[in-house]
Amino acid sequence: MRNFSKTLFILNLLAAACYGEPSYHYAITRDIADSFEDGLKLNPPLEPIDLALAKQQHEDYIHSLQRLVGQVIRLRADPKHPDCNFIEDTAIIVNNIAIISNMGAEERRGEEIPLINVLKQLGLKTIRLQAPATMDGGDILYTGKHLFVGLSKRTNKHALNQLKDIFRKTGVIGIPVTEGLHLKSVISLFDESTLIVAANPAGATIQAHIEATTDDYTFITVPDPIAANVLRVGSTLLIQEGFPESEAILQNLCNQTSVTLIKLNMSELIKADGALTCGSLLIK
Ligand code: CIR
Repeated sequence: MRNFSKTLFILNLLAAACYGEPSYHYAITRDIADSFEDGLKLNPPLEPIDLALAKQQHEDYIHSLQRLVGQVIRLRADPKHPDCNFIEDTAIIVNNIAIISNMGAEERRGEEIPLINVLKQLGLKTIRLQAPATMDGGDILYTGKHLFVGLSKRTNKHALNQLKDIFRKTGVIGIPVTEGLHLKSVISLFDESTLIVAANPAGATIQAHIEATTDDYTFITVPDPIAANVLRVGSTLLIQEGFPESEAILQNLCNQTSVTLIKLNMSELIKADGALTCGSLLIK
């Protein structure tokens, strides 16, 4: 726990004890590159990306995390990697093991390099996935009990098999992702037994696959696909601003579970297929 304020650590432990939810010691983020507009996109945005606004929105996201985790570690942007702020895709963290991605999009490979040293310095064991495995962290949903692996255009069966070999005691389950970018584009974690899922065909197919495997989860459906990507940090839920129907459902869920809801406008990151989980790596 180097460079870590003792007071914040104690506050984190108190929060975890009060709410029974894990809080995080660290969040790792990466700044937005000046080349951000050149990043990969499933579809060209209707309106061009406003770079200054994208940077402000990412800044607001980081400020929220600074209030919720012990320490936010910010990595500098790399203009050669326009998507580098989407740091979630570069690795997954399961307990104290970091699996380093071999990202599905060739253009993004190399983004993981500055992260590896940081993870080692924090005391995590790092394991690199080996080609022909490809994986984006956005395809991996870890609930504590299961590691759901979205089989998408970015993440393949070799990655699934390597993850099964590494995490023999965890239920590692492959889930076909037939539409959209990543598994977590349409499903994310509210708590260890509650998943937020999009009310679209991709969300329904993924839910059906999970239900065919286990009855451990309750699903909360939201009408706006982008709103299905939420970020739970301790007793706080970060959600996308601007989707009132989905917000009402999530607010109701938060009210029932004493969770605080924070809304963030991520309009410019959405244009590059980003959401809320993709901007950070959280470490307990
Ligand atoms: C990409 O296509 O790779 C980026 N433009 C967006 C990545 C978003 N990542 C995520 O949601 N985990």
